[in-house]
Amino acid sequence: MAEYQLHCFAQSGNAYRVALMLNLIGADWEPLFVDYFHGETRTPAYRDNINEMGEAPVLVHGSTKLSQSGVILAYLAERTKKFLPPGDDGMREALRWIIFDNQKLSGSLGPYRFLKSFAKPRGDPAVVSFLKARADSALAIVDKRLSTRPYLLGAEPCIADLSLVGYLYYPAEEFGFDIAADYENIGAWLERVKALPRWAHPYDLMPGYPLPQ
Ligand SMILES: N[C@@H](CCC(=O)N[C@@H](CS)C(=O)NCC(=O)O)C(=O)O
Repeated sequence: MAEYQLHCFAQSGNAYRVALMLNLIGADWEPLFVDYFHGETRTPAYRDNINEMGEAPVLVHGSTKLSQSGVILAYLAERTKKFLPPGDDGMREALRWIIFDNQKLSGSLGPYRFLKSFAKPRGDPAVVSFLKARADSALAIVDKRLSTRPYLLGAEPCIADLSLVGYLYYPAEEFGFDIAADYENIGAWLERVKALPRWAHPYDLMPGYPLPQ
């Protein structure tokens, strides 16, 4: 058995940020498939045995079981000293961006993409455009931040970067717009993260792609 197990699925940007970090740090890890599209996270078995919050990702490391990707990223950074935020205030600053991401960026872009490309039936157009506007507003904030530095907290990538890229490598067709092209500084930053050794695309890193028709 691998040292780390990650309950995840390919279409989840929330899970991808953890899978990506495990890969980038060269951890001994294995994915455990969560059948989200058939409702696994809503089953009593999942909630009783894997995560009472009914969400993926969940990281299992020996007797430690963690959910919430931001908590998992901080755990891995503290344990391995990799992708640790810089300076005395670094972890607080990283958490500021991670919470912003969870609520405003991934918290809008994730459901927007789900309702636009995966939900059956597709989402109500008014809800979809509400979420798109919120995602655009968050993307503009991140783009401005990246206009003056290569990574969110400065010269080096840290867990804040790994959190915020969570949804941004998925195909433009799934969003109906090209994030890297529309937001130039985000586009350049995505290329920098992509150039890190052992970077891999979410559809190559986690099980469940392509979705069965
Ligand atoms: N803030 C959480 C969000 C996790 C989350 O919402 N995961 C989705 C998959 S992408 C999920 O499992 N949703 C379950 C559901 O809505 O039933 C994190 O970052 O881990």
